[in-house]
Amino acid sequence: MKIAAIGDTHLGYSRFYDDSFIQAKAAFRDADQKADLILFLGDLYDSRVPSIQVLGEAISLFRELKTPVFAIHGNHERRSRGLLNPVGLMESAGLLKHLHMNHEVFEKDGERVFIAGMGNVPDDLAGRAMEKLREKIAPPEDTFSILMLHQSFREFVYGENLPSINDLEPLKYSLYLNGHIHTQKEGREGNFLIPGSTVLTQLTQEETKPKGYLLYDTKEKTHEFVEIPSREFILEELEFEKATPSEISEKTKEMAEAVFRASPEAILRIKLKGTMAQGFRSTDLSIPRAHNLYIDNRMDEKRIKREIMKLRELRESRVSLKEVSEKRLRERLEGKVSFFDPQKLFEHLLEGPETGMEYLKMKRPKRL
Ligand SMILES: [Mn+2]
Repeated sequence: MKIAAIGDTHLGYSRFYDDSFIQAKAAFRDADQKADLILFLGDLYDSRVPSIQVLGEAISLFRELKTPVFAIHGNHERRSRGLLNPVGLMESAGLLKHLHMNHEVFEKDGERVFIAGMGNVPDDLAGRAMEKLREKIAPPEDTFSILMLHQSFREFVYGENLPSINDLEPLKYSLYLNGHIHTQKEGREGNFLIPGSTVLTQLTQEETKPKGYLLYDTKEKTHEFVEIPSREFILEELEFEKATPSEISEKTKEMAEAVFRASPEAILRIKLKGTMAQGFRSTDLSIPRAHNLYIDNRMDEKRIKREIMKLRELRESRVSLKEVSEKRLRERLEGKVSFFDPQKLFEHLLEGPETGMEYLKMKRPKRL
């Protein structure tokens, strides 16, 4: 059996609205031709409450498909308990099967595949949700089984207390398919697969790779990444030394023009690095604007970082200065006075000399 895994189409994504539809359609239509079953791994929509326009276009696409679709919702679609999310809405319309904490057996030409799903849950609840899933659904040992997820895992995403893909071991599925991560990845020796998103979202180095979906062969236990025609994304860097704002904007404009001449449809991000001429700051830059041009102003980053470090050190040294002064005052007064508490005097002095004097007057023995 051939199973397609598509994820993160983010229909209606405002930055690349048209691309979100064009590229999702390309993936679904291609999968419709090649697969017996389509599994959708969450974030079909970019919003938990998509507009009528976005819903309408998605519904038209799903109505075209001949291949059954099983889906989970992603973090972008998650709504409070008891509220219908847009993937659930698609199920209500009879366009797909929403498998959240649920399972289904799909059968074709005598071959059975067991499929379960867990829609996105917040990271801090992921471990508990997986435990619950394990108690609720047990994949049969004699059937090929797939679990659909839409979670962060520490092997791919930096974050504290994220689950590891090795935590999936006790769940005992033959294959894990995960959405949420927008670039194609795999782990657990090929039984944990991520197709990535079909639309550009993060503009990172990783996203310069082509977009697509996965086609899994349950007999061969192999998969291929099927590329879809997607908008080219180019990431460039310009480094300057003691440059003036006009030099920087001139060079940036030149580069953008050259790139767009060669690839008029591309999305271009230029990272600006280096130092600025004496007396100028990165905020003085006037950045050239163009459609599909994204400028990442990192000019003077080192100086800015240095200044932040200095401020931090200063703050820390202030704390230690306070500690040192307090200690010296205590040492100097030790055994010499008994009518006031040096620690308290110091704290009053910190508020100002008057407050310190007030404290002393109050504590002064009457006979003096
Ligand atoms: Mn996503």
